[in-house]
Amino acid sequence: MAKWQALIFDVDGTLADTERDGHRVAFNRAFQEAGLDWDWSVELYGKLLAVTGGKERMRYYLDQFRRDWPQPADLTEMIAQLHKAKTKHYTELLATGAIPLRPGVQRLLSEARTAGYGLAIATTTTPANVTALLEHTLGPDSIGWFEVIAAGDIVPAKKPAPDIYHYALGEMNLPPEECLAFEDSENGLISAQKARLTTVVTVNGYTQNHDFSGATLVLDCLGEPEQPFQVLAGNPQGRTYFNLDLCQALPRS
Ligand code: XBP
Ligand code: MG
Repeated sequence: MAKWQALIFDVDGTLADTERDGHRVAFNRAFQEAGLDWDWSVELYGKLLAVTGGKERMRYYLDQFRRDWPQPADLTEMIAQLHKAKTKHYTELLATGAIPLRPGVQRLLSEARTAGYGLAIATTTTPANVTALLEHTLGPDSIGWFEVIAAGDIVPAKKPAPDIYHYALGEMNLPPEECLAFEDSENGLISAQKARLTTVVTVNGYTQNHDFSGATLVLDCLGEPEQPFQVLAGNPQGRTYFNLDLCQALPRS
């Protein structure tokens, strides 16, 4: 009996390295289009990623870094409009193929599907961003590979709250102990752990120094047969890339 019934994937930073050259660029294009002097450098964006959710992140930016900027009475509406524009820019960026899947992601998804695992997504990002990423990297049919795409505002509290994972588990009607989560950030790991999920982390440029205590495995990426992963924490039990063999050998945390 397979130990895990389903694999639940975070999106940004996990399926693809979307933040620096994707979301950040889209935010800046939306700011410029709106005639704002807001410009999120690679370094500043790394600080802003402490807050999940693009709308919440813009508010955090104003509160923490732009106390000089006079906030209008209809700030909520303004942020909503900016976020809509940003999402348009982001999905257009994805359509150019600018953001590929990370190593091992397509292979693992395909192996899991063939082996009959359930697949799910649990992300803070906007649903349109998820479908655009899947469409432009795996083709339009790939959206149907996932039993549930739990994304964005569908839950009241974003990561590190566990809400989005609770929602995904509920939709699949599976207990957390039968599901394995894949994340890239400390906020994401905390969210999955609060939902009592065993979690594998693949770090990226923005998250490599985060605290991943309690993750079952911390890797630089899922790897490929000809592109071994680097193990930052945990026991890969002699494997050099993440496949279903290793998946089933992982201890439940
Ligand atoms: C990452 C996020 C998102 C994206 C931006 O989500 O926190 O907010 O940075 O997307 P995850 P939106 O790692 O959970 O996939 O602007 O649509 O929020
Ligand atoms: Mg992430």
